Amino acid sequence: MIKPSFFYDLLKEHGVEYFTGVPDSLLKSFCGYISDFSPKDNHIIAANEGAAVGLALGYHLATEKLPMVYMQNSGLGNIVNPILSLADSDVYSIPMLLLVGWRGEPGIKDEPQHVKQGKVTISMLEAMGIPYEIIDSDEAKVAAQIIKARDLAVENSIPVALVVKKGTFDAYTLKSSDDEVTTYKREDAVKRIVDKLSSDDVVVSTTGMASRELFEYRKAQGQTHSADFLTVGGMGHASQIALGIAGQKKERNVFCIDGDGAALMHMGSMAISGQSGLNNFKHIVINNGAHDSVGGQPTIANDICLEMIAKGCGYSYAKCCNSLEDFEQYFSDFMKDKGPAFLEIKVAKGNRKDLGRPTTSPQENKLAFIGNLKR
Ligand SMILES: Cc1ncc(C[n+]2csc(CCOP(=O)(O)OP(=O)(O)O)c2C)c(N)n1
Repeated sequence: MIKPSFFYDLLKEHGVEYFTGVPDSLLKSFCGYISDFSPKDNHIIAANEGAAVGLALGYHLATEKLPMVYMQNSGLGNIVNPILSLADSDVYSIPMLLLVGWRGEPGIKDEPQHVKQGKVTISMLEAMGIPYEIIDSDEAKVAAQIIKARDLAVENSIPVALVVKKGTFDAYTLKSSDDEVTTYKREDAVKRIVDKLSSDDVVVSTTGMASRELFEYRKAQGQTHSADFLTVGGMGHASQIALGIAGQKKERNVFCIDGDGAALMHMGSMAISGQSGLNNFKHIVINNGAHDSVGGQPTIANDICLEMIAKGCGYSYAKCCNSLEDFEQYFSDFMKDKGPAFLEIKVAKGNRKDLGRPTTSPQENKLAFIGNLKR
């Protein structure tokens, strides 16, 4: 296995000292290491992977150096446009290294949302004309791969990918952590929300552990899963799935249980939601200030005011709950409001170690959910 410190030093030694991207579970020890050790200006956790390509491109224009963009392979979709229409050698020809975590690698068991992406990861890189190296987990071999990728990127002025299989990196635990504003965790908030729902309400939950916690709580309460659409992939799009439903099912309340990282990833959608005029659209962002599901790397969500952003986007109700007591206090006004309504719930990072995964398939969930909406 490769020690994150070894990999980081190796990259620096070969001229790579700017890092940006969106964290991934396979890269979590490396992402954690750069969060702790890279100078602040040289490491930016981006809103989404496409934005990270933008940052890397800007860095190169300003320095002529070689940046690295890291991502889960599910982020490849987000980079296709800025890579093909900007960084590619047919356009501006910008060198960068892409560090891609290979979830769903064929032959390795993984969750349904990773299966297709895992199968097409290499062919997507090939289709985009991006040369790649699959990183060896032997430290003795990885230096040569980095040199090869760097030379290819620099000499041809192109993006080159380093693909990372499961188990490549040795463990590293993120040190830096902001002061927690509360002791409640995301799961406490999920439970509190579910406890408030009426039997006609439906939920669209975000990517990562929030959906797993929702699934488990329904089970623990002896409820079915038919009121829940789990956005297991497509991070950042849960709110628009909920909005799409809300516009067609005006007699049903549609809740989006969002994450701060996911809400930031495609924050433009908040403007569309805010302008929808839909009073059955209920958007709740559970903000733990982190990409908790993939290692707890920080987001900037505790440094901005989502309540003001929601108001500015036109949500007719927006409040920030600093505690679950605030949530109890604001909930009835949130429900009574006559327009799109928004609540942020601040929680601490962290999850139960024995948290399970959905035991029903995405297509079973979809059919049950459609059945529920037809009622
Ligand atoms: C496009 C894309 N990039 C990255 C990921 C990997 N990923 C899964 S969950 C997650 C973190 C989500 O953070 P947040 O929305 O704040 O929720 P939390 O995990 O903190 O509950 C990430 C980065 C992904 N699924 N899709």
